[in-house]
Amino acid sequence: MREIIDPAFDALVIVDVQNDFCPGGALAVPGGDRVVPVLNRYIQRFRELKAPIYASRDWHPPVTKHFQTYGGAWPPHCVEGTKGAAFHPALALSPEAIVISKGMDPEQDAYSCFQAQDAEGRDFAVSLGEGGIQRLFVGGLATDYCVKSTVLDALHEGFQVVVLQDAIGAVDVQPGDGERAIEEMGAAGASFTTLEEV
Ligand code: VGL
Repeated sequence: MREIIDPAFDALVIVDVQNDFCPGGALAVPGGDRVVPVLNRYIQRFRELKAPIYASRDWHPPVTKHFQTYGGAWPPHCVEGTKGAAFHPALALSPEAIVISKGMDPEQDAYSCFQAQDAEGRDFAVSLGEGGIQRLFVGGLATDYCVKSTVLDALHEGFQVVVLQDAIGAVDVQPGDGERAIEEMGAAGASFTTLEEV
């Protein structure tokens, strides 16, 4: 289905395209950097239309219950201020893009962008509300964690969601996790698109 982007209602949300989630990183999504050139095209498109662009980042303290050493599920990754936490160098974020950060609370995993704040400390949902945004186009990493959590929370909060099917990648801790996440997002009401359709 062809999606007409309306800058008054639509926003692009790029989830966690950070070095640690890309090949060579501490928690690499297999082929994760494959999403970068595709997302750059979406960025270009949203930019041309003057539609808002958000980019989230995992931004953990060195000690957090999110990491295996402290009882969590994951090796250390995206520690605030490190190279691993930086956006992939080829991600062509526009200067207007709004960076939102999550995972700073050492007690919380914070997979969802709805647990993120912008540089002024404003919650993502508040920022979207102030912008009058009603529909989110979501891509990035990882399909089975932060993308899925963000999409499910967005639907729960009453946003329409379009998942960028050609610009997501899964960790696949268990084979098929990514496919199951796609089914779950669809069952919850998300729709899916690719570059050719926007
Ligand atoms: C993520 C696993 C652990 C993600 C973050 O960004 O999807 N996955 N932390």
